[in-house]
Amino acid sequence: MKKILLLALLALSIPAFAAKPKAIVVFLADDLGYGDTAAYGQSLVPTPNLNRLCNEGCRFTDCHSATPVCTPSRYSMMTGRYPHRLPNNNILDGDAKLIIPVEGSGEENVTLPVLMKRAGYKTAAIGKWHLGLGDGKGPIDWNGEIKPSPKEVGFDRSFVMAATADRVPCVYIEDGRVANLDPADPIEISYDRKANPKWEGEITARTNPEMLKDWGRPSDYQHDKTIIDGISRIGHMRGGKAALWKDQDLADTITDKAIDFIKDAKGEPIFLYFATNDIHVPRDPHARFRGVSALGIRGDATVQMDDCLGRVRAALAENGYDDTLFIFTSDNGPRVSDGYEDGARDAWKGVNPAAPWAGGKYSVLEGGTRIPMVACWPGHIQPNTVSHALLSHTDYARSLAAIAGVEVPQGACRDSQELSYVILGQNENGRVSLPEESAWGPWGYRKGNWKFIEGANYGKGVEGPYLFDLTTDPTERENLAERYPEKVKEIQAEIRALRRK
Ligand code: NG6
Ligand code: CA
Repeated sequence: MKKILLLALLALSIPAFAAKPKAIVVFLADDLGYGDTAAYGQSLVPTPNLNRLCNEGCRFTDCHSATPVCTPSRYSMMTGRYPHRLPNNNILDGDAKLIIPVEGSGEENVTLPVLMKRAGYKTAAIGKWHLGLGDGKGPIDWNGEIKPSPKEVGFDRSFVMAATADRVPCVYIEDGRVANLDPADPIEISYDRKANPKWEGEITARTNPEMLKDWGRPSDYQHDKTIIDGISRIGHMRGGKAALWKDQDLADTITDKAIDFIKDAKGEPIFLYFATNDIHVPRDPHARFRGVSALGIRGDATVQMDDCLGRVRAALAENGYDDTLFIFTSDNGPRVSDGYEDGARDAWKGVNPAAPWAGGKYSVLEGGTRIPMVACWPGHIQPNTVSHALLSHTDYARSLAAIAGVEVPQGACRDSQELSYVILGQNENGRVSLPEESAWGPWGYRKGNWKFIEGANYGKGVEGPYLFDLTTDPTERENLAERYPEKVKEIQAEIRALRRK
């Protein structure tokens, strides 16, 4: 009897999907804002492949990354934990240690890739990583085996950039080793922010500005270090010449790798985590995309991203993966100018990449974390639909585990909500509330269509707390905190409880 009850309970807790998809793909764009594409109202940037995905799937209007910057957002998607569970969870440099648990480090530490592996998928991480490498006990061995790397986290295959394209090292790391490295030309990395140059003979934007592409100059002291491929970076790098990437080929290179993974899988179940560099800085799209949008290089980079999307989807179709749950989304809100004078500021004058929301990357306003998301699974997700459900990337771990039919162990993915039916567009019963966390400033918090921002000044010149009604005030202008003190108290208590947990 007990056993039957247990089975019944189990059946209730794991939704019974008739069959799991043959492939699950998370396509994660970088810094792509809510209002950056035609799918979300920006008609000056042609993104036909994203449009097609919308026509074939469900478009979400209230999905959020866990924070308005990259690393903690990705941490949350991978672990199913809120960013604040890890102290000082913030943007990492290229030489930072791994911040997500390795496979086998305890059932409570199980991550999204490990769950996918357990569900029988071959897993791959391709593109931007930005979750750290190595165990931090010593410096990363760029010239030997880099361990732990995505491999130890549950990715059978990986081909990644360590951090951002504006940070050294500017090389790809393939299955734990720098790809194309000449052992006679070892790599050395330093994040000494004061020294410029760091080494004698180092070519930086300060020592040799004439070596920069006429594409753009660094706009702050962080981005004016080693020049690689005509672009100055954050941090210093020497050696590894044969392994250096070419920025204009970045999108094609990672897309080719993703396609190789799809082909090599030969119809076996796959989980692909594909993270583009686009449309993060430095934006140096391939020549074939220059000038294709009416919104400068930032618009062009978006078209390039869309091309990657089209190519990955075509490869899936060509290799027998019609039965794919494909999720498109972005790691945080938009930023027009973020370190280089690449012309984006002028091209985007008066145009809001987070429209209709205010704020963007780094910001606690809605535009910081409210990002595009489209999900498609032929035969399971109704084509050409829209969902207004409140949803977080933090929920992917539990929801995808449910879709893949694998159990999440006790204590694991603790902040992830099982919203598989929401992702599949079958209902709009998403989250009731959602923290919009920040590692350096006040948090935002959503409760239905209420938007709360903790006290402290976030650029409005008024002391908080703030309470906005997004239904009537999408750009968060009219502070209703004094008018609704009970609502403020209720939300403050929820935030306190969350931080204590
Ligand atoms: C910031 C960089 C910014 C960008 C960001 C990471 C400065 C002044 N700004 O520190 O250019 O690289 O880090 O972006 O250096 S993210 O999308 O990966 O979070
Ligand atoms: Ca980002």
